[in-house]
Amino acid sequence: MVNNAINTNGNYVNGANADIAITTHGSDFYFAICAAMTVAAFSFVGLAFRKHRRDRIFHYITAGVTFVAAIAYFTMGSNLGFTPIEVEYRRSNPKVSGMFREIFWVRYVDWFITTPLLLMDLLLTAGMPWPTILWVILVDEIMIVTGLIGALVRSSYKWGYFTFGCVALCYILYQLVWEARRHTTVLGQDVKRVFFMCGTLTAVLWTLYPIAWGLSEGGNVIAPDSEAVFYGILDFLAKPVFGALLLFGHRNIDPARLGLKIADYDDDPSVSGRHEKVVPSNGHSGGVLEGNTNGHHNGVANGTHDGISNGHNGVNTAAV
Ligand code: RET
Repeated sequence: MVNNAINTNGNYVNGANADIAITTHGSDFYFAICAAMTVAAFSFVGLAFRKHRRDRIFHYITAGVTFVAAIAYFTMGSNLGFTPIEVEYRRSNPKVSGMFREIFWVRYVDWFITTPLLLMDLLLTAGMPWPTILWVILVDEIMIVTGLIGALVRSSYKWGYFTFGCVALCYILYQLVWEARRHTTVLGQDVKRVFFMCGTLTAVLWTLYPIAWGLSEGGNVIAPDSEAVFYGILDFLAKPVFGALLLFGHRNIDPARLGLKIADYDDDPSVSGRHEKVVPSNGHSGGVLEGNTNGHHNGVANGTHDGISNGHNGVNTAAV
């Protein structure tokens, strides 16, 4: 099959021509990552069926991440989801010597949706309190948005946004490698191990993103095809590979151990809170069972001799 995306969708967008843009090689690479993300997404959904519905939280989060990435990579492979931005530095290297660089804003839409989910994967594994999780996610959104704004700015002010983003990243990494890691020590060896593996991978990979940005959207040093490979490999490691490691590490971990006790209607009544709730609520309904020592028999005993006398008690109680 011939890849005709560059010709079909063109480089002229929003009143300018992106003369520093991907070639068919870059497009092919984006499509290849799209395929990998799609396979990973369906595999993660498939693996979810092996778990009880209430134990699928990590499968759903991780599958969602790869589905969203698949769409973003389809868009970039199609040479869509970008705008031409005038470069701050014009380079002599013919691959980046033009005036307007193709900036894929769709990358940031992907990251805006998926990086909070990746952080949820990690911070829920570490059993962190939800206000901390929300707070770290907010800082993450700031990081992504400042990266987007910086990429769309043509003057040196872009580096101001970049700096804000880097500060945000440092804070996120501190939370991951210090606060959250320490939190796993009380949760058992298996939790500690999966968090350590996935947390370390994340810390290393996430540090490389601002370098890719500095060489691409920031400094216009590497060609858009190289940008595709740099970000593509990072995203592949940060999503499908990270996801597979995480789900494998979670295979014998009950989410309830992490504070994620989730109820389902077909839960075993002898262990769930559902059945326990039914008994006391009957015990308190009206005055009928008032003073009934057999109240825990849940109505059955009320048809017996006891039940009749209780009925009298109930009436009396109600009358008082
Ligand atoms: C930007 C530029 C601004 C400064 C910093 C950045 C960091 C981005 C990161 C992105 C991570 C993306 C992931 C995607 C998953 O597939 C926005 C490039 C610090 C860390 C993990």
